[in-house]
Amino acid sequence: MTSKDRQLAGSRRPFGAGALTTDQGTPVDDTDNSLRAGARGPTLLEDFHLREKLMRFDHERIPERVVHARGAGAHGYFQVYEPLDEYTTADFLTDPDARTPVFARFSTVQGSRGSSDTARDVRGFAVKFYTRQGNFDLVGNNMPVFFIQDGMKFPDLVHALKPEPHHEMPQASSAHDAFWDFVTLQPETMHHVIWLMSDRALPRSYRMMQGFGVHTFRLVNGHGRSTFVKFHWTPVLGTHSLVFDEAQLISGRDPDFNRRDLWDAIEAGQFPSWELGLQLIPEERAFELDDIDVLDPTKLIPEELVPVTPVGRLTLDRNPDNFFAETEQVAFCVGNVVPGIDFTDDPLLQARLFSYMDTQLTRLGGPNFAQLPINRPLAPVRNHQQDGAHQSAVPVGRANYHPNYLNGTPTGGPGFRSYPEHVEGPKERKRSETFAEHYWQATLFWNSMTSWEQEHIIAAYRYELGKVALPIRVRAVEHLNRIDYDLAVSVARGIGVEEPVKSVDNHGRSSPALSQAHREGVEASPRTRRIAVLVADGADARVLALLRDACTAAGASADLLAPFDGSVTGSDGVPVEVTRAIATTSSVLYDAVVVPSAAADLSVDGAAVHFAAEAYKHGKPVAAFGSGLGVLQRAQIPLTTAEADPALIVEEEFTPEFPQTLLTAVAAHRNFDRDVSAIPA
Ligand code: HDE
Repeated sequence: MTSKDRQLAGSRRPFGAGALTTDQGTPVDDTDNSLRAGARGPTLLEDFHLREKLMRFDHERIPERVVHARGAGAHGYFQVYEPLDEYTTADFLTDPDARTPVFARFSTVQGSRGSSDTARDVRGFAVKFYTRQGNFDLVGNNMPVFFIQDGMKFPDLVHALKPEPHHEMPQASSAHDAFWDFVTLQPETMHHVIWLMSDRALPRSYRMMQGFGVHTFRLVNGHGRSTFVKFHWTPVLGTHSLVFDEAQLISGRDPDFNRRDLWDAIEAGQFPSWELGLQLIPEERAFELDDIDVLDPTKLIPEELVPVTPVGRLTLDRNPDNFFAETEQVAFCVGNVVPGIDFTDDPLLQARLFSYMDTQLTRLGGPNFAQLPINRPLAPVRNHQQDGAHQSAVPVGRANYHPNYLNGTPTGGPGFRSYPEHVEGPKERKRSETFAEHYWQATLFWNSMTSWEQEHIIAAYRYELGKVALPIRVRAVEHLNRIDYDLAVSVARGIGVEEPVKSVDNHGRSSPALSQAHREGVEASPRTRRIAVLVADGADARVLALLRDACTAAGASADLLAPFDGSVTGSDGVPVEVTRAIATTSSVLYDAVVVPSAAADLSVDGAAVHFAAEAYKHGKPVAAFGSGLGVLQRAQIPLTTAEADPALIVEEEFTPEFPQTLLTAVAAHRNFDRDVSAIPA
């Protein structure tokens, strides 16, 4: 239990037994019938219980976040490995014994609160650290760059991305005219757009995505020396994605897919964890970085130029007690920093410093949002701010001003002091020339992808652009031609646009760390993966038990799915309980599928065959033995390719090695090198 948990405990009001009361604490004897003049007569205005109940209901909603409306949160803690005094005075980064409580919220950007988790979208990755020196909010995304360079363009970007204003469509999708119209007229977006078209926009799990602070921040040490810093979160379980077709199907099958996954993992004690890494750049080196301006948020700093130093670990170990009170009301403000962490002149960051505090006024209804339990710092709050809607503290004393001698004046101590950066310049609305190049890093990203990642990117561009007006498609292809000619040609072919003439040569540089196939330093593990076992009457219960035990021992889980819920009859005549009927679930909700041998022929069950075909199509491990092979054959899975496909496991019969071979394939996530174009799923 962290100190924040203890603080929150004071705000808990359990549901449960005991006398039902009004908000005033008055006991209520009947909450099912309103007060009427006669059983069939009119309802009386004097019914204070009815009025209060409806009034409270009528006002349950607050405005959803204007972006990042849909999310999931969790409590946890952060601990730094070694003191970072050399760089910062921030207490939580200098004391390895400090377990700093945190609340993290992950989100999609485009969709409304009720939309689906698996839309192609950027994901928010926001962490509030309740440090002993006040709250520090690291409000990042799962992609290291942003669409625009200046906060002035944010309303334009978001208007274009969100559903179009006349009919409020499409929901949770960038595949529409307005978005592509805007981005093709604003070339600085091109780098982030290619990330959005990549698998990064489809995380398999919030627990399996990276996070980035995006902007360059500043760390300041005890001697007042400043170091530029970029924040990175690296998931211990590796970075993994869905494929787009799967993500779209999940939107229907389980729109809460990512939220549920986070919740279930924490409930099961499989606490998600990320390593915090820093790219540290001495100020004097800032201009030696391949012409990258560290103040430009559309650029990343390749890890090959400045390595990411691991400095600490974040662990999420407790689900919220109440979604609204915590996940909905948490107010992240980019301006919440602590001594030792400071801002830079990145114009996007500067605009955010205003926006996050401002938006809470509308969303949370007034200036006292920092008093809400989830937002309250652990550090004592002492100042003369007062009044306003929803003041929930009772300030005591006469002197509500500074300085005073009546109550005693809060003293200025070794508190936050802005880094005394020297600035001068004419007032002007102007972009720096060092921000002018927009394609080089998009090319770098493209070059760093494996061939399957490139295929997914091409398919995503084709899908999105295939839904927009022809002149916008043409413009998009012109931009792609400046990123990579082959990319532009492949996309053009898919969307009925004339192939462009080559305009620039690809610079040929790459940054291996940008690929999700780059797994250096990440332990491949099947932990928390979900395996579907399709069972039928006559399955060998002993074999099923061996398989399930092996999965559980490896930290994965195996569900037994059958044509009907209840049980199947094992080969020994004893019923084997199934987890659920195939009809109530789908292959897209699992990481792998196994079809064991059984007396009953599952290959005549279309749902089972489709299940296997679809899993195979999505690159998942597919395994079968004995009569289970018949299901794979009916699914038109080319069994002869098994030798070259580590994720296609076919055996004549169950062997003791079978579970381990399966789990190794699950740990590797997918085999996206398969040719699945002919699979009818
Ligand atoms: Fe945000 N952003 N943003 N953003 N953002 C919000 O704040 C904004 C940007 C990010 O789980 C809003 O409380 C502006 C970059 C996350 O509660 C709002 C600009 C990055 C979240 C807002 C940006 C982000 C938000 C909406 C350009 C990645 C969800 C509700 C100048 C580094 C936080 C709210 C949560 C939320 C404004 C750009 C990440 C309106 C003006 C870049 C993760 O204040």
